[in-house]
Amino acid sequence: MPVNGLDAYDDGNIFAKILRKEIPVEVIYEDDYAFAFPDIAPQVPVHVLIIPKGRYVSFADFSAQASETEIAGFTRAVGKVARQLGVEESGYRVISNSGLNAGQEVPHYHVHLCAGAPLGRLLQ
Ligand code: DGP
Repeated sequence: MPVNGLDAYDDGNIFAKILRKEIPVEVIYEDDYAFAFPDIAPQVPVHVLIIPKGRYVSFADFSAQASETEIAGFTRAVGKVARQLGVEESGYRVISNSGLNAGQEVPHYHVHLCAGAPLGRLLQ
């Protein structure tokens, strides 16, 4: 579903290639619904990207088109990654940029899991 400047899903996007293991990446977590790997340009000490296995351009697309099972599976996976990384106690932030105006660069839905430093207030 094209949203805010992003076209329909393109299997050539970089995260699709990572998901197909065409580009080597450190696998932090993987299950039927999600795949987690380190951000190439971490902005905080812990900066992990978590993507669904399905072909969704953005949060807007995912939230509208994914099945309840996929949404539940992905959401639970994000929590599992946080527990696996040991950041649940110290706190973390989950961010998703949806559309060009929000700064989304890669057109495969993803969340940023950020932790390991005081993150400041949102929308400063
Ligand atoms: P966003 O602006 O929300 O679309 O964030 C995209 C993030 O993806 C950005 O923080 C950098 C990261 N990224 C882009 N290309 C690659 C890549 O090839 N490998 C990895 N690991 N991360 C990437």
